[in-house]
Amino acid sequence: MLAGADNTYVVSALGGVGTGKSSLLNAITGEYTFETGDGTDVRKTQQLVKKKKKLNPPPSPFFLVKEWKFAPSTQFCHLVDTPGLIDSNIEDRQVIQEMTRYFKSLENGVSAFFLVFNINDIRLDAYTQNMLILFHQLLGKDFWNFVVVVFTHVDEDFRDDLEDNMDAVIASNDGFVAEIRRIYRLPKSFQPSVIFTSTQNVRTSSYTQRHMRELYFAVGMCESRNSGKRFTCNWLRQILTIPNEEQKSNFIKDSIKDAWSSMSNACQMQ
Ligand SMILES: Nc1nc2c(ncn2[C@@H]2O[C@H](COP(=O)(O)OP(=O)(O)OP(=O)(O)O)[C@@H](O)[C@H]2O)c(=O)[nH]1
Ligand SMILES: [Mg+2]
Repeated sequence: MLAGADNTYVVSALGGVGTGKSSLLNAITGEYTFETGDGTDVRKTQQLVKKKKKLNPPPSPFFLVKEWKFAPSTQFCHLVDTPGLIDSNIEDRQVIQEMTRYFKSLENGVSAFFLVFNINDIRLDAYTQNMLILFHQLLGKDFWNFVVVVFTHVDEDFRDDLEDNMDAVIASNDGFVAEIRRIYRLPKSFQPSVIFTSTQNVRTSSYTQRHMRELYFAVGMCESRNSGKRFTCNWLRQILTIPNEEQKSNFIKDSIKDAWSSMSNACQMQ
């Protein structure tokens, strides 16, 4: 099965460190496909985690074509995992190398981006906003048309509180999604699918399996909203035209650095 063949979805998980991106993609395949963290506060211990990764490079690549286990019919999916972004420490070699690998795998365009958040931390704090600005700057406004918002950690014992949290996310005036629309000046039509799920006990939980199917339909909705066109942008096309690996890596590094610095200039001006 070729990645990007017409009937293969291409999805990528983006988000902060330790929000559950890899676990989410594993939940889709129903098996351990991508390396996941150990559950410690990864934001605080990210340096340690990265050192560990350097010593023990992850066995699996960051992109794979796998069956979408909980789709209603047999459907293949090109899954692209990404390293969680941290802050302007982005120059870190390892992250850039992983980013390069990631962007190189986007040759066929993307059906949908899963923007992954932990339900226990749904504030659009400066860190989250900066991360989203970075995607916005590098990938362009069109990126938002391909977004599916996913909240993880909605485990069984959390579900009694879910209704309040859902309100905080989808409230039409000041909810999480409305705030994104306001901050990034997106049109009213920006109404991404929002999925609340857990990535635990996927094999045994019909709740989680139902959400893996919802996620699948959300990707289908992204494709139809964009008339079957997949996401690509000038920046990605530029990367693909650079023949030399080192130049490619430098180009990515420089553009990410530029995006971060123009962002911090903008923040200082406020
Ligand atoms: N209880 C619970 N734990 C979760 C859930 N999703 C992820 N986790 C845990 O959160 C930790 C981080 O998950 P990962 O999937 O590695 O997160 P990530 O976003 O890929 O992290 P980085 O790649 O380091 O940015 C792991 O210990 C997971 O088991 C969830 O829905 N519920
Ligand atoms: Mg991960």
